[in-house]
Formats: sequence, structure tokens, C-alpha cells
Amino acid sequence: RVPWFPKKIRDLDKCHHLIAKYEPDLDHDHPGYTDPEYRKRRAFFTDLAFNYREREVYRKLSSLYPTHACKQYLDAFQQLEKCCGYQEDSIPQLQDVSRFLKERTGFQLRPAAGLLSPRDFLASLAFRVFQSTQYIRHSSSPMHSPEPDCCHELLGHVPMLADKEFAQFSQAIGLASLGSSDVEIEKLATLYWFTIEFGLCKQNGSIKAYGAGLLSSYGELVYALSNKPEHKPFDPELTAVHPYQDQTFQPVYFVAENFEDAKAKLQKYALKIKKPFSLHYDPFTCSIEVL
Ligand code: H2B
Ligand code: FE
Repeated sequence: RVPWFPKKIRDLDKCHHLIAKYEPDLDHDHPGYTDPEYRKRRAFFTDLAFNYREREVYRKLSSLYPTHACKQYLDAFQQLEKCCGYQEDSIPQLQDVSRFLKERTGFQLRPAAGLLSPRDFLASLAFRVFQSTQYIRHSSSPMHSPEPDCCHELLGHVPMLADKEFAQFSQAIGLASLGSSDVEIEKLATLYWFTIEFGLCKQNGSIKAYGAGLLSSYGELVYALSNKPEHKPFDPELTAVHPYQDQTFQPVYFVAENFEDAKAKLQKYALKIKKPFSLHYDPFTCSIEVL
């Protein structure tokens, strides 16, 4: 058998195996072995070199979008490629993407250090602020990350946040969360999970994906639209109490008729959450009025 060898320049993404023997971390005789600063700097460059493979995520996922993503996603993705630096071999700047969203739906991105508590994360949505991580997944596992990373935010969430109806839907979950009990927050986080992260919707007689967890995961995107999982109609009362797990693919996905319908149903659900006050968001001052 002839050993595998690269045939196109992009095949070099697979030519990344190092002979680590002489690296400062492993070789006791290396002049930098006892110099922690030097070793830290070397680790930084190692990451840069490996992360060059980020293009792999982008290329694989975007090949699926035309057949698997909803129309709203595709429209926005095209615009992001045209004017926001979305491309295979570069990662766009948070500020450019934030400006793009602000012009379309008033949403803005705010840098977050990692996974936030559901209460804090949902609260930010009330102000049309999306808390976005900026680091990238570990390069040893380019197609999977256990926590959100910039691939998930930029390829999963951002395009949908450019759609007016979806933006309203997202803010509605956020507003419903303000001042709610822990039990209600848990239900809203579950709703968030089955819609904004793993939601499907009907479109011209077929089913498409709009959830960010799907649009940023090649394997689950294919699986979600296959006949393997169960598809149930989105109904906030039922969806909010449906058990979910984040270790494997979902056995059940919820399908929205369209975003307008999903938003109306969610707002009806939110009205039933008991609070000793009512809230109004003032878009001019970007603040919450308690009535
Ligand atoms: N934090 C961050 N940084 N990004 C998210 O997408 C996220 C989060 N999702 N905290 C939240 C939790 C979500 O899973 C719900 C609201 O619990
Ligand atoms: Fe997410």
C-alpha cells in the first residue's frame, strides 16, 4: 500500500504531526527547559500554528447550510461573507460582527469569558445583548467543543440574530427571565435550549434548522434532519418541561411553524409567569421600566 500523501494545498491541514522529542517541554537538554516564560511563549505559537485548521470547521459546515439551514440563516450568512469578514481562513472581529447586527436588529455582542449562569445569560438577551465567547476550541478536536467557543457563536448564533423576528423571539425569552424564580428560569433555559440552540422550523413544506447548536455541529445537523430523532411541534408549555441532556445528540427536536408563531406562543407563555410587577423595555434608553 502506498502511504497517504497530500494532493492539494489544503491537504496540508492534515500534515501537522510533530516530532515533539526536542521541544522545550520534553527535552531536558533543551536550553529553554528550565525557562517557564520561554515555554509559555512557545505554547502560544504552537496554538497559533494548530489553529490554522479552523478553516476545517467553516468549510465542512458551510457545505451543509444550503440544504439544512433555514432561509433567514442563509440570507444573513451570505451578507456576513460579503461584508463582515466571514471566510474559511480568518476569524472575524467581534466588534465588526457586533456592528453588523446592531444595524440589522439592534443586537450587540458583548465579550464573555465562558459559560455564564442561565439567569445572567438570559437577562442580557432582554437588552438585545448576546454574551459571546471569543476563544476557539482545542485544535485536537476541531469538530467538537464541550463549551461554547467562537465557532459556535459566529457560525451558530450570529446569523440568526440578524433576523428581525428571531431577534424579537430572543429578547422575549430574556424579558420573561427578569425577576423570575429559579424554577421559571430553569424552564426558560429549557425553552432556550430547544429553540435558540436546537430549534427546527417548517419552510416551504420541509424542515430546516435554525438552532445554533445544530448549525455549529456537522454531525448533529445531519442527524437532526434525518428520520432518526423524533420531531414534535413547538409548544412552550410542553417544551419548557421536556428533559434535555447535553452529552449526546437530542432524541427529540421541536419544530416551529415559523418565527412569528413561535414568538406569539412564547409571549403567551411568558404572560403566565407570576411576578409582582410588570416590565417594559424602553428601546430609547435601553433600560427596563418596572411598572
Ligand atoms: N453562556 C455563554 N457564554 N454562552 C451561551 O450560549 C450560554 C451561556 N448559554 N450560559 C446559556 C447558559 C444557555 O445554555 C441557557 C440559558 O442555560
Ligand atoms: Fe449557544
